[in-house]
Amino acid sequence: MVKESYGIKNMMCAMCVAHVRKAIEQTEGVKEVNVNLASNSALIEYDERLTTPEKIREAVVAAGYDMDTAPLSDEQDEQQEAQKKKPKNFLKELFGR
Ligand SMILES: [Cu+2]
Repeated sequence: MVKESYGIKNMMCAMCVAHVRKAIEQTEGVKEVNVNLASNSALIEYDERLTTPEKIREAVVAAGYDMDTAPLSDEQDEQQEAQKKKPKNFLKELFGR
């Protein structure tokens, strides 16, 4: 089992998220998927013996969107996490002294 984040392109709203999620979760071998509109990515858990990122991408393209077949690096994940935390740290700096 593999769990990795992939970049998703062309999502504009919650409906897009629902379409992409449905396309991915209906792909054979996919166990779990979590699509994130804010970070334009999908966290996908799949059985690498049953499917590949290429196959999952085909389903995403068929639904009218696009997906990177190379997983986002941990570094990119960390950068996204850091960006999420930024406002908090900013407030801490303002009021924490
Ligand atoms: Cu949409």
